[in-house]
Amino acid sequence: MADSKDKKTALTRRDILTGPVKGAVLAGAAAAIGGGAALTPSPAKAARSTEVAPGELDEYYGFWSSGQSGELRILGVPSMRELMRVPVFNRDSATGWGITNESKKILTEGLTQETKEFLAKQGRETYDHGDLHHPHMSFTDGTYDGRYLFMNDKANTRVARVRCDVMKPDKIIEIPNAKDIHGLRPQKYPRTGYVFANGEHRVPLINDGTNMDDVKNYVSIFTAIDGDTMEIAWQVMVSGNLDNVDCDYQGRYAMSSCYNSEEATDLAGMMSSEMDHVVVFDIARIEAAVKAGKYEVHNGVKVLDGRKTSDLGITVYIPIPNSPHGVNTAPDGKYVMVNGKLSPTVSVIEWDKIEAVFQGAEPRSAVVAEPELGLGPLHTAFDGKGHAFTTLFLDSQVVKWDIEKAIRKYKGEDVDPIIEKVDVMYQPGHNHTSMGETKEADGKWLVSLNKFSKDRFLNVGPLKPENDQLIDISGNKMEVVHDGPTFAEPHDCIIVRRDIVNPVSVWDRNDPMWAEARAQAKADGVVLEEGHDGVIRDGNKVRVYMYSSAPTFSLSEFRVKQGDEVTIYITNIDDVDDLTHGFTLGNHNIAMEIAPQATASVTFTADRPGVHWYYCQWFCHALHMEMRGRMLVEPA
Ligand code: K7E
Ligand code: CUA
Repeated sequence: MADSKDKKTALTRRDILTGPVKGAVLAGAAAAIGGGAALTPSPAKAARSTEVAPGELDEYYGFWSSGQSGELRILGVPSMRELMRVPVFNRDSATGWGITNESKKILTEGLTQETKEFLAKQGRETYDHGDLHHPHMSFTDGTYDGRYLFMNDKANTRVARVRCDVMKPDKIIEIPNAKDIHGLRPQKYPRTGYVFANGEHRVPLINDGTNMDDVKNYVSIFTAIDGDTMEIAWQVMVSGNLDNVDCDYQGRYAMSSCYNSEEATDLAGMMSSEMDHVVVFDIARIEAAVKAGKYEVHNGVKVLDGRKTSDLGITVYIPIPNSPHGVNTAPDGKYVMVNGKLSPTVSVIEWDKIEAVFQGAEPRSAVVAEPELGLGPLHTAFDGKGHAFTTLFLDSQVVKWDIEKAIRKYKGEDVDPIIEKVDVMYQPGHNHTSMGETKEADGKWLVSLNKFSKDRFLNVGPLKPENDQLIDISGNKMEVVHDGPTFAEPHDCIIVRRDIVNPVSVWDRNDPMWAEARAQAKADGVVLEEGHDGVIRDGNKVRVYMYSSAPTFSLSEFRVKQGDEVTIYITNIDDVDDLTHGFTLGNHNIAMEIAPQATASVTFTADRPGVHWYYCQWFCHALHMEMRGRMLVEPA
């Protein structure tokens, strides 16, 4: 109650950054930076506009994760307009993701046998939710190639692939042996290739309840997935809890940060040591070990021993201060940044110094800088011009620093690598620059994904949105130019030049998404693409085929018997950009999207005698309200 009044009288950080004192504060900051920092007045006005006028298109696609919402989001950058939500691990009322047979197939077929049995006992076919942290695009030769997006589900240990041509998932796999997939990155070179996925939490490798107290022998599991087939290529057992991962531009290594090198199961134990580590995976050495048969098979997957105690020689461990978090390879291909989280430092590791470590050199010899940047460094992004931008969670700032200067300072020179700090509201986690995780980093925009918004927006109750801020990094000074409220909880995003992403507007009639529907229709003598319809009875199974063409369903009614297992197949024969229809069957828990030229199907038991209307729920035509029909269920 008192709070909003108080805010009017007290000077808040918000007042400082938006009010009349701003100029003075910024001028002071510029003076503090010194070294001829530009004295441009009113940088907010000077900054590049984020405004993209009505009808104009953004320069970049932004692919945002949504954390515990379980979906992928597509934004336009720099407008930060949300363009689409792509359900992945969640259920979706608008598109029928998790309701249609096509989506259920993708959501269920990649689950482990043990999970299928577990869920069946709960009366479920798949998990209902997910925790999507890290969306990343497939690479060819060190840059995005527009084929796929890959993403993790920490909550239920899954990895999904989204096709960029239609922006729908086509594969979702559960990772056996591992627990709770967190960090995920695709191989950058020569191509993706592998998708690397970190199993964060340590459990016994054979996790059957017989060895639960043997904490020392818990392992975390690093997984390499074949990005083309979405099959697991191999796994490596690791010491410590795997957190984030990135890889190099040479195709030789992947590197994961690990907290809890103590291998404790409680907070005090996890924090007891000053140093944790990163673990480096040598891809060629692992492939050679696989060839030589140096693995065990668990749940159908080849598992190699890459723990500290192993003599396989496929991993090295480099000590890093206190619970490192983000791992980010610089676009120059030379360095990788490991963000200290509980340490105020970022450790800069030179990829070229790692082979020596494999050959016995002191592991810390690969560390070439360790600048102290501020409190709570979590993730680092790049402009491709030798600068790095690190989020400081505790300081609520983004710090811009000079990579070469940090290296010179580490060698003993008296230079300050820090160029500038900018306040972000509040508590940033990931940040990301335009094309920043590719060799084509262009240094135009930086997004800071802030975990708290507090007073930045109209109050919507105790649960507040996050705040994604856009920062113009094209000039000498960083400038926050946009606040973007988002719902729970974008952990990470990528910003991709729009010429790389080329989705279709109308589906291909022969798309694999509904291959099963097509095969069933063919067996029933129905040619979906020719707009056939009809009702086929096959014992107590009834298959209803109809097509949609604005503003009608080809069947205005169909009749079934109570207890029938009914499958409805709808083909949208409209061939027009943006002419999506829907099918909602009242009081049956059924709704689905049918985009132009697509087929969608749903199966249910008709167990409610009487008249039930189905209708199109995607507004498609002046007669959209009239686009409906009756399902007549005869009592048994
Ligand atoms: Cu939130 Cu990438 Cu899951 Cu850091 S992680 S913040
Ligand atoms: Cu078809 Cu609304």
